[in-house]
Formats: sequence, C-alpha cells, structure tokens
Amino acid sequence: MNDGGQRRFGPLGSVLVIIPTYNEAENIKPIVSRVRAAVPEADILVADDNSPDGTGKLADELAAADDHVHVLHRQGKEGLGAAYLAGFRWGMEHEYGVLVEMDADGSHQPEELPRLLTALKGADLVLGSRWVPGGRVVNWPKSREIISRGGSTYSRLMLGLRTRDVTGGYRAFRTETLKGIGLDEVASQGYCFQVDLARRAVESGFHVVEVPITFVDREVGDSKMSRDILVEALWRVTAWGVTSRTNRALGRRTP
Ligand SMILES: Nc1nc2c(ncn2[C@@H]2O[C@H](COP(=O)(O)OP(=O)(O)O)[C@@H](O)[C@H]2O)c(=O)[nH]1
Ligand SMILES: [Mg+2]
Repeated sequence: MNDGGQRRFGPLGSVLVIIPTYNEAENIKPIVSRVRAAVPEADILVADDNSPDGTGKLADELAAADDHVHVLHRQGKEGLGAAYLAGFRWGMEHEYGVLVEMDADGSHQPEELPRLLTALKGADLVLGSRWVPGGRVVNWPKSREIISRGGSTYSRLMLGLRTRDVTGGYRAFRTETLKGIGLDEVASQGYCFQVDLARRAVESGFHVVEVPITFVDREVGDSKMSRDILVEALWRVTAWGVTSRTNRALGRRTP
C-alpha cells in the first residue's frame, strides 16, 4: 500500500462485474438482478466452467434478455483463478475501465458495490474487507472464519503486506492495474489467486485501499472450498514469502 494522496487518478470508465460460476443455478438469477439494480450502468460477465447444473444455460437466458449481461463459457472446471483470468482478458479486449470480482452466491452484496467504486476513484485497487473496522461476516461457520482470518494473517506476515483482508474476493480493479501486475505469470488457481493479485499490486507500487464490507455466507448451493485449495494457498504463500525474503536479503527485486 503506498500513499495515493499525491497522485491524481483518471476517470474510471465503464464497469464490468465478473461473476465466476460453478453450479450456481439457484443463485445466478438473483445475483444478476441485484447487480443490475445496484449499479445499472455496469455490465456483467458470467464466467461459467460448464456447470453440470445448467448455470451456463440460465446465464444465456439472462444475456438474451439484457444487453448488459454477457456469458463466457469455459470448457470445464479449472478453478476460480483461471475463470477470473479469462474474464479479465475478455474485459480488457472490450475496453472496460474497471473490472470487478464478485462471487455468485450472495456473499458479496451488490448493494455495497457503489461504495467500492467510489473508493476506486482515488485508488488503483479496492479490496472489500471483512477484517477492517466496520467490516464483518454474517452466518459464517466459526471454522471458516478461523481459516480465513488465519490465512490473511499468515499471508500478511509472510509477504509483509499491510492490508488486513488478503484472501477476500470482492474487489474492484482499474483495468490499468491488472495490466501492470503481470497477469500472464499468475499460476495460482484456487483462493490463493486473490493473495497473488494483492501482493502483485502492492509490490508493483499500486495504491490499494480497503473498504469494509459485510460478507454474508451463502444460503443455497455448495461451497467449492476444498483441502486442495487450502494446501495450494499454504505452499504458494510460503514459497512467495521465502523468495521475497531471500531476494530482499540479496538486494534483488521479487519478480
Ligand atoms: N468458473 C468457476 N467458478 C468457480 C470455481 N470454483 C468456485 N467458483 C465460483 O467462485 C465463487 C466463490 O466460490 P464459493 O464456493 O462460494 O467459495 P467460498 O465462498 O469461499 O465457500 C462462486 O461464485 C463459485 O461458483 C471454478 O472452478 N470455476
Ligand atoms: Mg461463497
């Protein structure tokens, strides 16, 4: 996080909300209509990994009825990170100025998006944050909260980050920020994808701001959180931490 106070930030431009989906048939229509109501000027891209429950088809129906809704059909389940990378590329090709990450399950409330976008006027990246004053989680099992808080704390300590919520997935990026952090080298697939993007943004000198959010646990459908996702996060964060410490000790910049 650097001091953005000295800088002038350009206008935001058009907004694309990217919603990755895997088996979110019960959630896709409600979430799309909530986004449309909360930020009517924004477009939506549903990035579906060929969900067996037909989420992609439901998204197509929404897109057919509304010019603001688009669908990116992907071949199969490749993880959240890969779906977002494909969504970001689509957004860049279509020249959106702002790319937003949002889950399909209602955990990230669309009604809070205007606040994130307002903060982005003076920042390169806005993180919706559960762990700053004013932020909170509702209905989350204690076990998930412990994993999430622990993951953020471990990542902050390993990577020397000052942001409180490093693993969250409700974010607004200026497209220029994503262009500046070397997306082609991002290999993370699961939730450590979020840690990876945050650390790259901070290390690239971008101004990162946290905005408190109320994270509401999903009411319908299943979480895709798994042991593999946790293990990937743990080893990658540890490897990044060791590499950046070694580089610092040797006076080199971390790639
Ligand atoms: N396209 C795609 N979306 C995914 C994948 N894994 C998770 N998601 C979506 O990413 C979002 C967050 O996942 P979720 O299961 O709610 O995670 P949790 O909130 O951490 O339990 C949801 O919208 C999921 O449908 C995946 O492999 N591909
Ligand atoms: Mg969720």
